[in-house]
Amino acid sequence: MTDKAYALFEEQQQARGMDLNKIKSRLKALQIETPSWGYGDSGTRFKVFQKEGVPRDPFEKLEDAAQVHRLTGLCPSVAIHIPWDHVDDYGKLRSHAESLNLQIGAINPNLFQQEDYMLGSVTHTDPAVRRKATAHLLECVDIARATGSRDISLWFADGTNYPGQGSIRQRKHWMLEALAEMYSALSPDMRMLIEYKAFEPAFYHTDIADWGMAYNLALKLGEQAQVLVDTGHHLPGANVEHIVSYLIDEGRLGGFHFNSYKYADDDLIVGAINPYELFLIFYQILDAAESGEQRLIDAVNSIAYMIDQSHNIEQKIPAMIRSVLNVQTQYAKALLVDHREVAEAQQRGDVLGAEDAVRRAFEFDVTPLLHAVREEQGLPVDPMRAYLDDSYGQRILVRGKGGASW
Ligand code: PSV
Ligand code: MN
Ligand code: MN
Repeated sequence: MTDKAYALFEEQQQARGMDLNKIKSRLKALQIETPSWGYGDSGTRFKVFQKEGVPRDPFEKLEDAAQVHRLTGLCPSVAIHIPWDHVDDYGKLRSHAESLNLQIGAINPNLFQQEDYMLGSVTHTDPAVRRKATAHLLECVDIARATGSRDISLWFADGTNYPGQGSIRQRKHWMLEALAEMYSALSPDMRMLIEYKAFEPAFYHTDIADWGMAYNLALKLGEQAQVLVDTGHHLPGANVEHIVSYLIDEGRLGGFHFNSYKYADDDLIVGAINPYELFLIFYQILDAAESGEQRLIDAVNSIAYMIDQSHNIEQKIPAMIRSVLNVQTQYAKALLVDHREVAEAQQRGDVLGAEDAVRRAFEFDVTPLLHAVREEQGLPVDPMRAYLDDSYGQRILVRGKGGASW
């Protein structure tokens, strides 16, 4: 059945001139980092529901992440969050990851959960609070060295709730000051990824509210500073794929935090709400990769794809499997765009032809392609089914309730 479906798919795509070997090798190279916090208990400000079998410590979070990688072949690294994932010996955490065929990925500092930070962390009016916050950023650089991580992802809850609450300009300067101190502590192969968010938890102004502010900081800091696009952090109606394309062209797209939202950032499963947006993001990335320009190819190759979700009511491991499979599916569809056909339509001013050439790729069923790729990689053709049929989900129930949480 699979063979027949793939034969038909192959025939259909070869007739369009698609190079299936190239498409397959790109699919096999896709890597998506999963976040340690997506395996623990997390939720909304209304309630954190406790699930049975949730990891009790960072070591067990890695063990769950290893299952996702084992079944999908897509997730060789795991982002950690400090101090949620604090351990006395980060070398030991790194070795544990390696023993599970994983690597520790991006380090995420936490500057939003202490009383001291109520009015800001690196932008607080009190120099002692700013120092404490900057010291934590420097600590995270040291942790990245110990874990062998290239990236440090920076998200700040800093902002204000009311007009006049803080000096927006002064806070802008303090933000740059802290980031500059951290930047100078980076090793040459490290990157700082600057995340932005339109609002929440601050509801009047956020110190890094959009990609332009993050980009401006990155430009001032240097080439190791890059912008992190969290797909859930935009105001409704934002054209995220435009932002993506712009940042790639500027050589400043460091990576993604993938998730979905319907009304505002809620860390829902990526691809669950607007798969076409995700497809169009990949279309822009692949358009740059296909340009033949080395600087764009390099920019695309250094993009870190990461999931950033807080599963609230879902079972954690299956939710993560669903998430990475959704990303893989939209990537596969975007690989079916015929860029030459689009370019020719653009050249002729054929608006409908160009739109059709892009959308048609989205409308193909890529299931036979993904099954064939997984078979070639020795992976289960249906990783979700394989997880549900496996005993791992049952075995971890001995951990009981009340595992690691926010
Ligand atoms: C808060 O919005 C947030 O979801 C940001 O996206 C961060 O990346 C994440 O938490 C982890 O700190
Ligand atoms: Mn994020
Ligand atoms: Mn977020």
